[in-house]
Amino acid sequence: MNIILFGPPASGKGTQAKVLKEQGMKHLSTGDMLRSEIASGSDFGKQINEIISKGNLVSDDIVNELIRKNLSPNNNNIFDGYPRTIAQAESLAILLSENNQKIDLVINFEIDREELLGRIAKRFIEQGRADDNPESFSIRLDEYMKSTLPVLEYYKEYKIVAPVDAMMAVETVSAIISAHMGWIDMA
Ligand code: B4P
Repeated sequence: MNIILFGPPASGKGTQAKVLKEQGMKHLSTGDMLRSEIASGSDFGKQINEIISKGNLVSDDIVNELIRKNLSPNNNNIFDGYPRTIAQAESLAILLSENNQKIDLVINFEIDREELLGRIAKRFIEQGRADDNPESFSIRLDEYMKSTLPVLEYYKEYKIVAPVDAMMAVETVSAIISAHMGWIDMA
């Protein structure tokens, strides 16, 4: 099964992806891949850092290529933070079809802005991630509304979107995702 974890920044996608990874799925986080390029200190990483720390999206070509290089052929991918634009969603559909795969389920993390601001303020204090400062985070949320939310409409056409109340505790969110996956398995 291929799953997309979809939602605004800091809604908890990465947290849930780690739970699914422990169950044997392949975790594909474009955010983690980009941060690891930054950590390598390469010139490319420095260019990426300029974009991310301001809260902007990196180019579709860069993240599409990262996904192409890391996709598991075994139909067990968790896409975390990808696709974030319609162009990325279209690229992913082509890539999966070349591998005789498709997206089976899109989990939509529903959460309000106040909760996001609280989580990000906490993470900024704990981890000091440059893109978690209040100015960059506000740009990230605007970018989500403008470029990423239309991707949800794209997947709704395929009737594969399932909601989760991402305001609940981590374990509760995991249980709901697990139930959605069970229903897909039975279908
Ligand atoms: P990401 O790395 O994807 O964003 P994130 O903010 O880490 O979101 P996530 O939803 O995973 O939050 P988390 O679980 O950590 O992207 C970073 C940047 O990379 C983007 O802004 C962009 O510039 C670039 N980028 C990445 N992908 C791209 C793409 N496809 N195209 C273009 N650019 C791209 O949770 C947040 C916090 O909440 C944590 O501290 C966690 O402990 C806490 N939390 C989680 N679940 C909780 C719960 N249920 N209750 C309470 N707290 C919870």
